[in-house]
Amino acid sequence: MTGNVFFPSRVFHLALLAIVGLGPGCVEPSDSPVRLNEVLPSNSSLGCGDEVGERNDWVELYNTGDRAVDLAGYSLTDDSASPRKSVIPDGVAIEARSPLLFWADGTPEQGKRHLSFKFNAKLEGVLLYDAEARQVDVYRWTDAYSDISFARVPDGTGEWFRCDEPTCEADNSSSCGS
Ligand SMILES: [Ca+2]
Ligand SMILES: [Ca+2]
Repeated sequence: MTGNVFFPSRVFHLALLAIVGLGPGCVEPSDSPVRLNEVLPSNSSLGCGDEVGERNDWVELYNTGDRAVDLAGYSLTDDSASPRKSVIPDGVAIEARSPLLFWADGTPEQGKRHLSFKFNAKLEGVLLYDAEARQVDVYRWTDAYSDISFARVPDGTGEWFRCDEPTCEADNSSSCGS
């Protein structure tokens, strides 16, 4: 009796897999544990400066996994039509359960974590792709204010809040969200 009940549902399940998972051109979703975690679209006076002392806009990633992730070949962009706009070079990794900062300053010659584009405070977005060019995460905003970031709480998994005490390369939970 159990078999009679089980069999049709299994056939249905396999049929569904064939339709959904094996269709031509189907792109597997990324299994990366890395997420967009905080964005400061307009950095004028607070907090972090980069290695040369410039107050540039930044985006922070967060590794929600239990192992470090090699970010070589990942890419960040502000334009979904150009997913490979700023490809992260070899030698950049993000530790387990940790944040890592990238400068959106349009000067990649300043270092491996300097992107080839800047943010627009009015209406903009940032997208993260893995080394196989699969989209990992996206965040879009309107009306960013100077020195106020957008941050996930809890880190890597939570909702996005405006944060008036940006936490560059530090956990968001300490001062963002409510
Ligand atoms: Ca800079
Ligand atoms: Ca942070």
